[in-house]
Amino acid sequence: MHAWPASEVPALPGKGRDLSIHDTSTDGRVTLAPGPVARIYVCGITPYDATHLGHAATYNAFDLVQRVWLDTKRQVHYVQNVTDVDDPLLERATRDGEDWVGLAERETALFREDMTALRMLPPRHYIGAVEAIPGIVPLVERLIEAGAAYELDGDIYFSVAADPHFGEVSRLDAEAMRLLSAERGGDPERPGKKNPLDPMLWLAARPGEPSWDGGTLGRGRPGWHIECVAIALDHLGMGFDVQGGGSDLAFPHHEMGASHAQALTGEHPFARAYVHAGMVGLDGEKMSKSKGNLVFVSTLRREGVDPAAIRLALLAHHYRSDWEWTDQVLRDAVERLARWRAAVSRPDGPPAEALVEEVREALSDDLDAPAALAAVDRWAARQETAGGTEEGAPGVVSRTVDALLGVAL
Ligand code: 5CA
Ligand code: ZN
Repeated sequence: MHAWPASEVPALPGKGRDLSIHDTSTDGRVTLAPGPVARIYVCGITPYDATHLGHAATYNAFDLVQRVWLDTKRQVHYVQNVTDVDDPLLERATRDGEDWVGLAERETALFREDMTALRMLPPRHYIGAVEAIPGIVPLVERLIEAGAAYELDGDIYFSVAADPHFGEVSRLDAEAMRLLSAERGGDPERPGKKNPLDPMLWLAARPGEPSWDGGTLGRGRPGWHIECVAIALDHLGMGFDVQGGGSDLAFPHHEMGASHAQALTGEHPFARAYVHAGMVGLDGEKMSKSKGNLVFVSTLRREGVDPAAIRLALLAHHYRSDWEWTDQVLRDAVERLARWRAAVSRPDGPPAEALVEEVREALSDDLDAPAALAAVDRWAARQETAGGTEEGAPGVVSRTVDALLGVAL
């Protein structure tokens, strides 16, 4: 499917820095050293209740990854999926008496609009689960042939025992895995499975639900994890640089995805770093579709909030922390945006070269956006109190904020 248009990324003076980022699988830092082409897969939305501020915060984190790499003059191959068929989407369509295809299309269109307004750089490949089905079927067939998958009443399960590295992404103990599996789309209680954690690769057609021709698998639809694996392997191959998503995807989604891919290829790792963004909450609870405590980007836009202020509100929080959306967070961002815009609206100002380096340093240090904002705040404060004589400095600052933070002043 088509993605959304890219805003231009200005080139900056000096040299970009390599990204050091926290990797869930080692619970430590890795300094990524991609070649001329950096490769990243970010899990996309399941298209209903999009785009809430939790989604926006997670995509903001991975947009920064892209921007740091672009600043090092690398190309970025960025792939994102849309889970346009899955249980939660079908359940929502049924609840609302709506056609699931129409729901998915409308919500994906809204997501594109929100991403465009927020100046998130688009993926090169934006792929729906439905369009990936012809690529998924042969992978499941191969897993069966390799003894890494088995049938249970017509459904096909992946055997986690097939991957010697299973468990290394999330590093959770068996009990924690079991609880999370039940909470996040798995079925550990189903009798007859080899291991209660084994996830579904292919669901045999159920009455009243959409299904596709699965060749030797029979009619059905794909499981969730194999969807992302098929798309990532097709467009990026093994050993890509970053697998990204919110922290609720570490287990089971990214754990199972890595195991599927490793069992399929015999290679390790699937991704060099597994990067997870914290959860955004509202009124003390994680913002989630199931709880319904959502604030939408599109609602704020309709109310006249500048998308640049929304983006600054996201950037004010470190991507790994869990944080709460409040009216005050937005008010602070609106105020900061006004201050920055006033500061760059003069022909000269305090020297900008050091600021460019400070923003680069902050972002290369595990995407420390709050530190980057603080650096720009200091420059703007100097401009306000003492002014400066460097001609063109405000323009450099403006381009830095645009290129590295995605905020157009
Ligand atoms: N389609 C799958 C991924 S393949 C999915 O998880 N879709 S989603 O619509 O539920 O979430 C999309 C992304 O937003 C995921 O990376 C998820 O971790 C992230 N996300 C969901 N809720 C929040 C939240 N409250 N705060 C931060 N990120 C969130
Ligand atoms: Zn995914």
